[in-house]
Amino acid sequence: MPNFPPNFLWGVSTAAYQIEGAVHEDGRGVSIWDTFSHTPGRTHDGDTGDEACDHYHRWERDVDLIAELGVGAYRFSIAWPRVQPTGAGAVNDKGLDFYDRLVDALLERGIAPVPTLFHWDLPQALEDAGGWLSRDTALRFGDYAAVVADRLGDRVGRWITLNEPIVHLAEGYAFGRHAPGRELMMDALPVAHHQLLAHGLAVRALRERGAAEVMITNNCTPVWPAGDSEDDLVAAAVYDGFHNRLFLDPVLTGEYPPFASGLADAGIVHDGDMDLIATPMDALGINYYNPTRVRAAPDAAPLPFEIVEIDGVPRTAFGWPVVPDGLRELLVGLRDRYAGALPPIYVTENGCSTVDSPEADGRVHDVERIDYLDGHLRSLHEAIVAGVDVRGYFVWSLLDNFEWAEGYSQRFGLVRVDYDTQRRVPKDSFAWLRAALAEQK
Ligand code: IFM
Repeated sequence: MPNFPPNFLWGVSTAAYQIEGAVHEDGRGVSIWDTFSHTPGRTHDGDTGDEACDHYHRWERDVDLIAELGVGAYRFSIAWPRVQPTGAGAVNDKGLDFYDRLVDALLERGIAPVPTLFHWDLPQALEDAGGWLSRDTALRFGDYAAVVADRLGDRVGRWITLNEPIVHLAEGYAFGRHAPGRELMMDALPVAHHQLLAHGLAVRALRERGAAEVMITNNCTPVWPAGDSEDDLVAAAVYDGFHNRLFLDPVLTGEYPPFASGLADAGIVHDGDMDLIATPMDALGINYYNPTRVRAAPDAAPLPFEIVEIDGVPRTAFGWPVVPDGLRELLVGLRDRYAGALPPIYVTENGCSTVDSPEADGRVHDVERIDYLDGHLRSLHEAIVAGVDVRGYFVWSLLDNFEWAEGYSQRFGLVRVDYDTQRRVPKDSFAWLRAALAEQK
């Protein structure tokens, strides 16, 4: 692996509902993912996050694993329903205590905690009141951010407000494949504005409490037109607007991309909102998995674009195309598009699911993951050499975990989790990454 700049931050990422389990413990409220995963037919094999990796009880062992890996940072998410069971008002101290202990344990081992305040597990009570279609959810999020920062802000310097709001909007509110399972198609657009408003309010709350570095994490993809017809070029531009620009333009430029400008006419955007949303951030989190090839859809189709396969490249167990150079292309493209408005970048997620076949001794030779990480890190290094200001890289994920609608069928971890015994087995990719990091000068 090439040498990265001094002080480059290496980390691993997880999210609360995907690993914690203990959904009924210590006063945690119900989240939309509890409801969704317990609804028949919603997840692979009816899997739920009820137990997941049991991280709520095994967190010390998991922190030891992070230390053994030799990374300097751990990105985890805070479960809003643990902190405020109904998403508003009364604070559940026991929920905050959990993250308090986690932060202390990380710091004792020299690992910087990087909490994400929202990784899709909205309190069900807020969803019942309209969820992200309601402006009030954004205001509640600002309050919640303040509560968490009041408790952890003396030890946490780097914060992420939202994780992949485009995925939450698209999968949760437009197509219904994720919680809360709404199928509103383009009528889901107000969800974008309310998540962005929530981000702005959280940036302000965190800053007022002394946060050193605040960012949003967006899922981004290079968009490739399937052909060079005018229709395909337009379809690619529309998809780029939806997937990439909807959550980047407002935070970096204070404006929506053209296709979403109707939000203002619809009365969703209030005076002052765009200024709040565009409050300068200290950094930007980017999650990269693969590029997307797009062509024009037939006239009567519900959406103006269609996603088509990328041929001739390897695929992950999920079927996602493996295109390491897409990471360089994405980062250079963002730098060119946003120029002086782009803050330093952290790649806050990158990784792949593999079909793991443990040996008799439990060892997992996940060669595909090693190749994936090696290729993407080389590509990332090229982006840095090309002048993109990237400050860190986080692998998704530390542990195999609950992969949302796919349940436990997709394994993304550097560490295998045996869900029957909760035994953790570091895979070959864990040893590879540890050795590669040890060689960094
Ligand atoms: O597991 C997810 C994560 O929660 C958000 N980013 C993508 C990952 C893989 O699908």
